[in-house]
Amino acid sequence: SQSKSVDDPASTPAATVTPVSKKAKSSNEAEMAKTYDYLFKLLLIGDSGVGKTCILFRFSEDAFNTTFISTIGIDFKIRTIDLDGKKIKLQIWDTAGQERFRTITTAYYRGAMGIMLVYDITQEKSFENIKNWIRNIEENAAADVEKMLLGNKCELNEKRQVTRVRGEQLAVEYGIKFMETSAKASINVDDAFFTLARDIKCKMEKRMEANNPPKGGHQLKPQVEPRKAPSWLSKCNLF
Ligand SMILES: Nc1nc2c(ncn2[C@@H]2O[C@H](COP(=O)(O)OP(=O)(O)OP(=O)(O)O)[C@@H](O)[C@H]2O)c(=O)[nH]1
Ligand SMILES: [Mg+2]
Repeated sequence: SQSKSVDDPASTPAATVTPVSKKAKSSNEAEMAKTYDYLFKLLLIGDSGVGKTCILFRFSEDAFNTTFISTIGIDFKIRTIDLDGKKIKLQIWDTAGQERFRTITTAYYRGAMGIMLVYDITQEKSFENIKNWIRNIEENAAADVEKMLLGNKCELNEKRQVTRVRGEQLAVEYGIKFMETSAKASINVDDAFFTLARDIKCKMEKRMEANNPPKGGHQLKPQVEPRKAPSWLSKCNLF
């Protein structure tokens, strides 16, 4: 289920629907036979050591590793999920938390449709830094990017430095969703990604509806010819 390739962040569109074409230009045969309806690009950010890579490893392989191998630059994994009868391919970018990779990782914000902000409930500092990660998002990501706050390592209750309530309050302050997770004990990891994906899908479908209002019986006749659907829409295999 894993596929890896180099992706140029500059070529990834801002948080928009990624058109899925059956004739997509791709050298990869598997890519040509599209097995999904939507492609969502997600991003994991947060201090080094909070468990971003482990969360993604749990989500993509349902496994866990206790050795800490700090991410160098950026990496990604793929998992396709089913949401209300639609196949959603999640391309999840895992960023390095270390400061020295900030230039590289920041380049990936722009293409993200959803961002997971992760802290470690046993590290107060990683929680305090969430406000700085939020600022990074505000400065570099699309204005309408979906965000979610995760307090990871929640099975380590005896080492806890950040109460669940503080996590909840911070999320309310930013108007985003919050969950405590454990990559190790496999708590809420699937739930978190499914929630973020569902929020993106809902927002996207609302936007598509607004662009294509259903034809009712009592609508006023348009004065001008209705605009043609954008080319990417006609290419989309949903229509
Ligand atoms: N107890 C516990 N340990 C965890 C959990 N998630 C991750 N860890 C451990 O925390 C350490 C750091 O995890 P990583 O996933 O590599 O952290 P990261 O956020 O990717 O760090 P960078 O790549 O440097 O940004 C590793 O030793 C993991 O085993 C968890 O849910 N519970
Ligand atoms: Mg990592």
